[in-house]
Amino acid sequence: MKTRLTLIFSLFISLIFAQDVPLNPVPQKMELSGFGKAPETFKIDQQNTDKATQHLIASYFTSENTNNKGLKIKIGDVKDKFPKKFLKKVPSRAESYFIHGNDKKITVIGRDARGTYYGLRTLIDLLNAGKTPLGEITDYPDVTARGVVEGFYGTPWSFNHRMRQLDFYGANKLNTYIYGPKDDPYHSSPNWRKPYPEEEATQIKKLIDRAKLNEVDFVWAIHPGKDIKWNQEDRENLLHKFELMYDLGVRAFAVFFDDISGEGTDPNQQADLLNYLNENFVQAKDGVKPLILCPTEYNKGWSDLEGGYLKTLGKELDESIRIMWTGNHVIADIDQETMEWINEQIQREAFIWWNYPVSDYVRDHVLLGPAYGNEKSIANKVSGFVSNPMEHAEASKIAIYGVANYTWNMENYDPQESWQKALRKLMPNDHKALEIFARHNSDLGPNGHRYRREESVAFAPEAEQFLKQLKANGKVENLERIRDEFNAMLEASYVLLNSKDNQVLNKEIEPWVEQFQLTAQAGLSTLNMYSALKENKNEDFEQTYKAVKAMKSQMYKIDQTENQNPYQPGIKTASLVVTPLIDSTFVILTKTYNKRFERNLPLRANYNPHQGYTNVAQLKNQNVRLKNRKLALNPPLEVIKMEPQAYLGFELEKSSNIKQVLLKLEGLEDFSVLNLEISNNGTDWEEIELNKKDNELKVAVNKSGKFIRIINVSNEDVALKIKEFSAIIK
Ligand code: 14T
Repeated sequence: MKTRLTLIFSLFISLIFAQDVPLNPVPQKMELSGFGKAPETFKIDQQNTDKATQHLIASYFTSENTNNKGLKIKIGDVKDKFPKKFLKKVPSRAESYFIHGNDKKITVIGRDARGTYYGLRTLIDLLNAGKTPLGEITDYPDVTARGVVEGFYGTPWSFNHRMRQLDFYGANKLNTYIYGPKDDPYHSSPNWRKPYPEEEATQIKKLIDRAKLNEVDFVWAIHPGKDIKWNQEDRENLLHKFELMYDLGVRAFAVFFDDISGEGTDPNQQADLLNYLNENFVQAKDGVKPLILCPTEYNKGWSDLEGGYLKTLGKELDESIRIMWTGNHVIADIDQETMEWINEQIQREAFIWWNYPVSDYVRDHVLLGPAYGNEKSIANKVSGFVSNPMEHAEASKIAIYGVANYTWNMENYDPQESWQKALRKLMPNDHKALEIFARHNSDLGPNGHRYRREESVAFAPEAEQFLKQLKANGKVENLERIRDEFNAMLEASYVLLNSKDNQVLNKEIEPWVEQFQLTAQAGLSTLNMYSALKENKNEDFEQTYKAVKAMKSQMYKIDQTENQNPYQPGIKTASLVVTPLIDSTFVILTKTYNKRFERNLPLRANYNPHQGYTNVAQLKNQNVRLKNRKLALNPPLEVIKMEPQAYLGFELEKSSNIKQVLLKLEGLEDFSVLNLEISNNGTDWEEIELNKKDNELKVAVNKSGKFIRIINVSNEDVALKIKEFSAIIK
């Protein structure tokens, strides 16, 4: 009876503690009677440990806080001398550890070197919070390979950012960093064959060293598929490049075949090559980890079962080789069914490439919400789980922190709680301001992949009620709650802009915070419009109306000058709930005012009345943007497959003068398969003469039309990449 009670009691305690203890990831099992107060000095008894652990010990336990009378801490792994009863409790899984503590002595035992390191991490996190463990902590990761794949398009992370990331991974028990930035020329075609220039090589070496100190596998990825020749020469080119990277210290490799077309996509050739590398490199050299392959068909939506691509890989690839998978779509959350389907195809456990919080297809947004959506039951169905982040490295840590927690201890993962802890970690003093900002900056807006996130969750019902009542009878009951949120946003923006907590983060999010500040102000002023209207203060109403317009125009200016990438230029914030609320409120109030006082104030500041026009399913949700007179398709990253008679282009608000069309295409050898056409009704089309030689076309049109399109007039499928498709209209 007594033991039962103690058990229940200690379980109870461990549940409470899971929340207050500053540990990330949350340990699997904590059976503690409580915490002691961390003493001032320690006495370290270091057994068999590796360099990373020694480094961590030395960085925490200095001559300042160690002496012979201090609290004893004994650290080592299962090969060292420890009491049998403790050794028995170290889980027999890779990277696990066991901690026993009382007021006399703390023991940390790792299953292996990494386990020891993680045990020490846990202990130091507790000591940093002024606590010692009284009782036992038994811990191990659920997923073998956990971490990040730097695999996005856009500006690769800087050296300093990468160094910070690696430290962050070590601190959060992530063990994998896959280096594969799409825009590193020595990672992809045609330069993958060449060695890194000296300066880059030196930096990579430093990164590898830093990864080792954090118990992180630095996985170097190559992306040779765009121009690889399936011959001995290119095999040797690859081997040679691997050798060079090995000499820099790389001990884990990946080969990416994503985002390519043509010869490179052949699964038999891909498998042959990887098997060759496995045999002649991985097996032949010391200490190299299993190869990782990113397949061409890396998600279910793109997999052509009849073509047999995945089955071939599954059958041909050596069983040690891991295969990456993004899920049912390019951007997808992972569930049990996803895993069962793919694992069956490839006859092994897929290595998940989670495309979140990557924002390379919604670059005008920052994604700062919790990492949620993946099922908690997939732990033993994956061989790895890595997150593809944003080009904003520091801001990505919010999601990465969640991934660290999720992959370590899935059953106990609480996205919301983990998110809160991440915000505190990133901004210890100003986390509240960061939270207010982040809770309104998590959705992606409409996008080609149709991946969306929750945003402004607690505020959304208030916003809905407000609008409903405003529309119905103009009497709103929750005005104050709406105002409170706008005020909170406004204050948060000031706190953030002046915060000294994390300058690196500040630099990344600053334009978004500025936009957020204006949004909050515009929100408050629209509420002032409401009050003025209610009290029949016409002059006040018009003055406030003007102010909102001015704020909107300032926001427009930020949108047109900051973050001007060619894909989704600009700065969007609070785009799911708050901004639509403000815009609708502004329109409703102005309409009512106009009607009541026979005025004619314009309803909207700026909006794009034109649309995309296509019968290609892949592009149905692709946005178009208008800047000055130029209407442009936001170029998709992927290769577009156009069947015969497939078309894409624009539908203008009304027939207008089309001055010129600009087309930059890639991957098209023969331009005669395409026609450029315009139409006033969408039925009768007029062909516009093309200069069909170049990959870049500037066509003077000077005709009136409502529709503009390019259409595949051949009998074959056409695969191409759109770099730019735009029209100048009058
Ligand atoms: F290899 C992959 F698993 C993968 O996801 N590749 C890319 C990745 O680099 C990118 O960051 C991510 C988000 O945009 O999606 C993949 O990029 C694409 C997406 C496409 F729809 C590449 C080609 C596409 F057609």
